Amino acid sequence: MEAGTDTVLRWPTGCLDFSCGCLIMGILNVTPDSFSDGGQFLDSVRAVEHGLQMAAQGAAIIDIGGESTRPGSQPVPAAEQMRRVVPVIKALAEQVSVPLSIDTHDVEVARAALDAGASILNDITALSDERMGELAAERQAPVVLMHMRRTPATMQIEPHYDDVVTEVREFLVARAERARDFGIPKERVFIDPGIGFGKTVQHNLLLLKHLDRFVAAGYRVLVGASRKRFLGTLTGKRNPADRVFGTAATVALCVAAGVSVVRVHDVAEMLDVVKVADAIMRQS
Ligand code: HH2
Repeated sequence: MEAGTDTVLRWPTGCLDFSCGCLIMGILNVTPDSFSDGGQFLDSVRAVEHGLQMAAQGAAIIDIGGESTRPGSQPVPAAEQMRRVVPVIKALAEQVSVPLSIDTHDVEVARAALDAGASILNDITALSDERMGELAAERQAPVVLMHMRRTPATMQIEPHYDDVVTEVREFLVARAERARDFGIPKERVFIDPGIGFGKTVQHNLLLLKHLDRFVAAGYRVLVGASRKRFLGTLTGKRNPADRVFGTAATVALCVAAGVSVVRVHDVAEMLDVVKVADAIMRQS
């Protein structure tokens, strides 16, 4: 199938219905140091409460991570990531029906998360570790393949591309084809240009302007621009929590371009943005 023609994505432990348009992935960072919500949900009780709240607000997926990958961040050992996320995933899996995704590039963490009740793999390194591809194929889990230049610690040191849109798109299509070689069907692959991961403000703007070229690649597209630094640069808002309207501009443009999922912190607000933008785009 071509992405977008089949409106329901099914896998053994879940499904996502795209017939109402773009879906919201709510961000749940169980970390002390995430750039926007660091420390707010490190306590597992508060993390579960926030996950429940996002599900009630209309998130179609909850993305749970135990490692900040903000620019300059250092890796968190797998054992510590698991200690943070596994209890939260277990509790949420019992209480919500929406699929849970695990935001990690560590295969050990990914496996523990799937065992705890997550069912989608969000890999910011786009299967750089082949074992992640094998795991996704074995568990029949959908995967998000994101573009990143180098590592979070070094990605913002003088990012350079000759043609950022073409290079990022070619990278993602190559990784999506690699996913198919592992036995992951095309409809279970999401590609993500990786806003803020080794990109200048202008690179981010070009990627967002040309999202239609990613959609045209034939895979579902996921975009995570929520509250990111380039929005602060453009608006003068230093505090990430003040970048909600800037985020809204990106979400509306994602909908217009045919993006399937937006990864956001502000679920209720962005759901309104999606509903209005989708309604406009449905007019003939
Ligand atoms: N962005 C972040 C983390 N994971 N995954 C995907 N697929 N796409 C993204 O754009 C993306 C991601 C970074 O944002 P956040 O989780 O809010 O912050 P931190 O890395 O500091 O925890």
